[in-house]
Amino acid sequence: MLTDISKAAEILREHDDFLILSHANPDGDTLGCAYGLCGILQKMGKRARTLCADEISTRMEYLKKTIVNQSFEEKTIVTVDVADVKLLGALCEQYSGKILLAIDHHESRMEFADYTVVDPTAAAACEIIYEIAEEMGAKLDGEIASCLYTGIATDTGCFRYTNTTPKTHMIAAKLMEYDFPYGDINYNLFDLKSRGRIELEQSIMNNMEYYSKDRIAMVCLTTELIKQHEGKVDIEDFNGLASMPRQIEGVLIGVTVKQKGESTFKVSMRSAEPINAAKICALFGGGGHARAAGCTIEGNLDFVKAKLLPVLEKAVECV
Ligand SMILES: [Mn+2]
Repeated sequence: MLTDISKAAEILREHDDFLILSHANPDGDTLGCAYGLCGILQKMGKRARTLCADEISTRMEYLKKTIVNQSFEEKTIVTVDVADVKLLGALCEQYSGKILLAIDHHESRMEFADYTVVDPTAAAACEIIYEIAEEMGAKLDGEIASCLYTGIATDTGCFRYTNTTPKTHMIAAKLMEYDFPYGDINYNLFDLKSRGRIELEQSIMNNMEYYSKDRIAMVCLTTELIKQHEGKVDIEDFNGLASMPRQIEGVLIGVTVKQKGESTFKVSMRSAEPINAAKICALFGGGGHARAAGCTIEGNLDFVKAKLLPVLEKAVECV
């Protein structure tokens, strides 16, 4: 059932032996929540540990400093930033039906815990963790603050996205009163790129194709192109590539076509107002949001381009 911050605080105060679960393919928010909450509970004298189905990126390793490893038999299971029990990935089967408390901020979500505290106006689930900590009168420190700050910075694109509210800034400001290197954290999260990533971006820009008086930019990440970067890039280096074509001034539709199989191509589309990328992708059986959408098209690359381009050209003509 749905509950509020004060009930969530009460549940955490009255229980012990916590296992805090993050969603699979973990991001800064789910990890910031897990390590931050774990640190808070340990500081309260409770036993707590975190668990995630997938490996944590080396860039987020610093979050682990917040907690000490404790072994005990888990009694209270809490999920953080998990909108659907399926998002626990490989841990889903083991913990489904056993979760006492879910703390989340996703607008569309499935209820799977005995108690759920959800605030869709929160930019990050870490904001909710902060409020629960405040309600519990918990003591924070620099390490815990760095976890919660990481989640908020991650989910707001470093306070740039429109989900950022006055409250987001207020919570971040309170966290910054603790001693932690937020400058370094932001550099690591938002500026730092591996050499492999830079080289991948370089070949993407070299392979960019322009159409409709440069208002459409399209790049094809073929298996062959990806192979050239093998061993120099990891999975993380492929994050956010789909936004590159639309970063070019004057481009109204940016398309990244990624080869998934011999004749399967995954299309990621970003569009400027008023072009609706979701509607365009729906024509090919895909979907998404108005400004960011995707679809999968079967066929060879020439076929995929021949399918897409007339629709894209028509869309930019109407602007
Ligand atoms: Mn989140």
